[in-house]
Amino acid sequence: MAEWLRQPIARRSALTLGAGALASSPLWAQLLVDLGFSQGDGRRPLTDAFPGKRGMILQRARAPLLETPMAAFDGELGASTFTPNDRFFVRWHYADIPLSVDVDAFRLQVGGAVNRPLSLSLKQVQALPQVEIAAVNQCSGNSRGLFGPRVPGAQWGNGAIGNALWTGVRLRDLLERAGVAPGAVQVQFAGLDRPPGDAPWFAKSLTIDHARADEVIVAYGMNGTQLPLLNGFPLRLIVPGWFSTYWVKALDRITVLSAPDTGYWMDKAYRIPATPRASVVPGAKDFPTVPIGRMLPRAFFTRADAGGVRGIALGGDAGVAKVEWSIDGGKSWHAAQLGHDAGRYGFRRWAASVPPGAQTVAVRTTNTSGATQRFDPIWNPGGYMRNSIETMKVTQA
Ligand SMILES: Nc1nc2c(c(=O)[nH]1)N[C@H]1C(S)=C(S)[C@@H](COP(=O)(O)O)O[C@H]1N2
Ligand SMILES: [Mo]
Repeated sequence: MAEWLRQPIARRSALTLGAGALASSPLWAQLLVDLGFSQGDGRRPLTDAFPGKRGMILQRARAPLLETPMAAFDGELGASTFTPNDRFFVRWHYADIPLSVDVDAFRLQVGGAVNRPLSLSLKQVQALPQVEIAAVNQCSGNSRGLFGPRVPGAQWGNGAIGNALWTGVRLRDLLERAGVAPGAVQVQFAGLDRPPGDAPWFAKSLTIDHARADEVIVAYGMNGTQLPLLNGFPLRLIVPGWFSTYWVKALDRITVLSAPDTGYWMDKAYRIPATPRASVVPGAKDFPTVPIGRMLPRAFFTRADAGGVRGIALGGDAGVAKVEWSIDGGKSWHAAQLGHDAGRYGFRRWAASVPPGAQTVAVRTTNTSGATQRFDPIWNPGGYMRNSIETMKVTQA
């Protein structure tokens, strides 16, 4: 067991967030990144103003939306694929987020349709068998700013994503200890953040079968240390292969349901068209929807230089089978080199040397289930599930 896990999780001091914190960081407004949107202003300030974070793209201060610059993902083929905790993106829906957590008083409740409701201290959670998994956390709306026509919501570039090594316990082990009652259909998750007024709590649910899957864990560790407060300290749900709307942060309430969750965040929000590629004609409104779920394969550029192009790839809900590049608009494809495989749900590094000259390089991932990427973009009103092929203009000597 890693040394930090034998120690009790450290008590966290309060975070200072918002305008004051931003004002105290004089450089933040001067450093701009351009997310390169074809419509609208893609320029955003870089900020160091959030505790435990540095060099983040400021999308919104309250509730925090911090994007990771693509350069933070860059590295040699053999480099670690894990996104450092201090560069990991941040997304909260409600401004009332936990700014400190009393780790001695904290309890994880497991209740609802169970035989023995549990109220567990962090020590009791940590006493369960420990598991570890590399998995990509990606916002459903990652790349929303690239949608055309534009859609409302956070105008993310490609950096509402990150890969970490998560340490924790199987959700199944917690459910077994509580004893799931017959007739249970779903399991619902909620955390320490609170909505304003009468707004619904942020709660998300998985089917009982998914909740019992091997890879679904309640994590207390991220890249070998405790979770940053902004990424869900002290516990968060990890649902490998699925979009992070289900990865409930500051998780303190697990409720086994005997009827499907009809709450706002399952029934109204985070739904995608029940169509191929979750795509509809721009402007369409009346179409059947389903809750968003599994992720799709993607490849991103992190750098182009005299040595060629390189980047990161993910398989979605399956491993990366191959990454290919094209300089003729997709008529011919060539295999990119792949880096180390840290697990099917993690990032995989890729690199390619392209011939000399000025050209547009396209790159695509195919996963082990055979799903791949296409050039034509999708559209849906939520701005979800973008995975069209990324391109980059390069001039090679
Ligand atoms: N408690 C809580 N968990 C949450 C959310 C939230 O608003 N509250 N947002 C979800 C969404 S939509 C995303 S994209 C991820 C972001 O995870 P991160 O901030 O660790 O990157 O958290 C998820 N878990
Ligand atoms: Mo999200």
